[in-house]
Amino acid sequence: AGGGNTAGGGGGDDKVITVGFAQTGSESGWRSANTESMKEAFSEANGFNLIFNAADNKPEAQIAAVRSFINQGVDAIVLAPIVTDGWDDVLKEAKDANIPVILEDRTVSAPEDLYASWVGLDFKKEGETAGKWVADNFGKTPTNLVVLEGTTGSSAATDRAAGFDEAIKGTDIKVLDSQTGNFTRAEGKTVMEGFLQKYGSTINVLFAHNDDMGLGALDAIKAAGLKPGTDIKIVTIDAVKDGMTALADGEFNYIVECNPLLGDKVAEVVKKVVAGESVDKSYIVEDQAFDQEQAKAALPDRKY
Ligand code: GYE
Repeated sequence: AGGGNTAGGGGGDDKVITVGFAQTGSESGWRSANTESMKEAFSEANGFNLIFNAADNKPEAQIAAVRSFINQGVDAIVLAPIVTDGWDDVLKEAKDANIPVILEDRTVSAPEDLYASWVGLDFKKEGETAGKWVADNFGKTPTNLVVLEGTTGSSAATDRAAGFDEAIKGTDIKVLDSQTGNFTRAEGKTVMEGFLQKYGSTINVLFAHNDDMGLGALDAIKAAGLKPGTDIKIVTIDAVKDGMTALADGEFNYIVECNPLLGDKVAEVVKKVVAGESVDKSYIVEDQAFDQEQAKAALPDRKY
């Protein structure tokens, strides 16, 4: 064994694996925690040379980043796809160049043989859990609900919406409005302002596809003279620290967790794929859910 391109220290002849990681951007607390987890797992100490790109949530920029990884001849590409559609061509190019692609977080609509594996979460189940909580608590009396959706065309938003809608079907809950806030605090706030102008205090419940949009909405609700968590009940997804703090403080009512700490699992899968070992087509990381009391108990040990 040997050759120049070896990992320093310890193992000896383990080749350094060059990985291009195409991240969505930096839209949320979840995303920051995910990026940190990935950078830690794909460290030099673990035998990786990581080329990191964040596409500012612009699908064309993300496709360009993946294409540039192909041109650089990386050993593997990890992709957190902003949207599901539009990947067929560039994934075929990666395949033709013999560069395996591993998806993390969100999924794509492209044929399965165009990527090696996916490490992610069950977004539909997250939506279902949120919807079930709303149905159980408000489903038997006429209730007006508004939705702040994640990025349009992302699997996280599409699947959460599907799961939620299924869970509230047949109840007395009426969806007054549903619009995208692109998973950000700023847009969550603006869209909620619009909802409040239109529907005022007739809004009973807000479902936000992530904590950050719910946190942005808090400002809009308070500015309208209403009390979040009381006048308007709020259910979100992610369970990042700021969200859990709002829940423990009584401003949110329920959070479905979405675990962002996927780095170690993705790194393990990449190593296997590069070594030619077989891997599963998907690895789903389990999530839990929290009410206000559970958030108070969980907060001190929360890592992100
Ligand atoms: O919920 C949101 C982030 O794709 C699961 O993207 C991820 C979502 C997460 O911006 O906060």
